[in-house]
Amino acid sequence: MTTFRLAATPFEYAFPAARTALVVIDMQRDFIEPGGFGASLGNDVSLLAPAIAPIAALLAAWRARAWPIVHTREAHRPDLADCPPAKRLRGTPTLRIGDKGPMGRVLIAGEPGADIVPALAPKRGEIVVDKPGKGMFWSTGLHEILQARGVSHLVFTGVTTEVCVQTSMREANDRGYACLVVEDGTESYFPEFKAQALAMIAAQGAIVGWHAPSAAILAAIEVAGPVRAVPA
Ligand code: TIU
Repeated sequence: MTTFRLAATPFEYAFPAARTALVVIDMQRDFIEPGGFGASLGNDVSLLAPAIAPIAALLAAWRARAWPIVHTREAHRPDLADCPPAKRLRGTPTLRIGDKGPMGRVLIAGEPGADIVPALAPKRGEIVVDKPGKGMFWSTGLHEILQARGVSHLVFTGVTTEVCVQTSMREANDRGYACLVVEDGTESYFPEFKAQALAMIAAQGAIVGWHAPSAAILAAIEVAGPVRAVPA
């Protein structure tokens, strides 16, 4: 199996073709558009939009090669049975999880706000996981799905860097996946938190994982050979 190599922080990241999943965390209207959960917490949601184009480019590259793709959504059951009161009642948002807002009920599966933004909509055959927590493994069964497909490496994108992306990456690192986060494929409502999260992840000899720009990943794939779709 081909192994791809790229210059990353803090040192080279090598990943095997077909066993590396692209992970797109929570690129939902509720975080990226006005009127959703992110805005209800008092955030400037326009700060997240720059991640869309790099993620779209990586999705195209992964799709062209039929490599595994995971999309997550932070979304709860309509009856809120999977939303602990400690989460729902936290703070003083203008809208709480489950309340009706301009994009339907906030962070509820099936509502317009819980949808992934159209530019990054999942395609048939891609793994889509609704998660009740910030991390993608808690109460989702995703580890078993990835193990069944032989996935060993994860390339992370999505929002927000220091909340759901970092939590998911830490969970993944503890489960034995070699993880890289894409610098321009992730954003935060707090740019300084994004910078610090990236620094924390790569410190101490990649204690949680690596980070690199999307261009380095795309270049590594293209230098290694032409696009060749392989069976999933
Ligand atoms: N508030 C915030 O920064 N993030 C979240 O609540 N969820 C995700 O990061 N997806």
